Amino acid sequence: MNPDKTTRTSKFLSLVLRHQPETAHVVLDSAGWVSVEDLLAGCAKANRTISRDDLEHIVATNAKKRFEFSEDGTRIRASQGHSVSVDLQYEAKVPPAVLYHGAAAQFLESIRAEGLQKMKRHDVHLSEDTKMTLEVGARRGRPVLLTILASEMHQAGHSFYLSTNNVWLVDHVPPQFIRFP
Ligand code: HQG
Repeated sequence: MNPDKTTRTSKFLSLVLRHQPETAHVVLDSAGWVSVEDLLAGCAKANRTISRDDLEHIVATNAKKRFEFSEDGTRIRASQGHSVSVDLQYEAKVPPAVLYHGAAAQFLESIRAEGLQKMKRHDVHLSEDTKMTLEVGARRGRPVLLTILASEMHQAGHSFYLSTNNVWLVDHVPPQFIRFP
């Protein structure tokens, strides 16, 4: 598969496995899984034919490891990033002392007032990787690195979950746990 097709197919899979499964005529189970066979058949029906080999290539090489196979390889899901209702069944975990969020400058006033909200997604996404975090912020404007006092927040009773692809997920970050540059 050429790199263009890999990117296009990966974006289509994000759409299907996170946001609009009906686009590929599939239904996700409560934990976000769909059978690989049904997914490939559904993609073909939607005129986006993908081979099993292509799918394996995308899962293995995707830079952010967005997708995962079940242990027996018969099912696939997105590891995080959903807007559809799913329970990914990650166990709550103790976070590191600080985590980061890449925001865009024009939203800082609102973030100072109400903290970080999950907006259209299931969770607020936090990371240990400052470089990647700044790239995320830069999608929407001038990127600003916010430091999240994760340990303090955890001690105050907030639950943290770590996705298979190393994204920390929380429900909300109140403003008192955010340090602005
Ligand atoms: C902002 C990428 C105003 C927040 C990345 C963000 C990530 C507020 C946007 C994943 C706000 C939501 C998620 C408030 C939060 N007022 N703006 N109170 N609270 N925001 O895309 O974290 O490529 O849902 O700063 O790697 O940007 O999709 O979240 O700008 O993991 O795999 O509201 O997307 O991964 O945007 O990015 P998003 P995000 P993928």
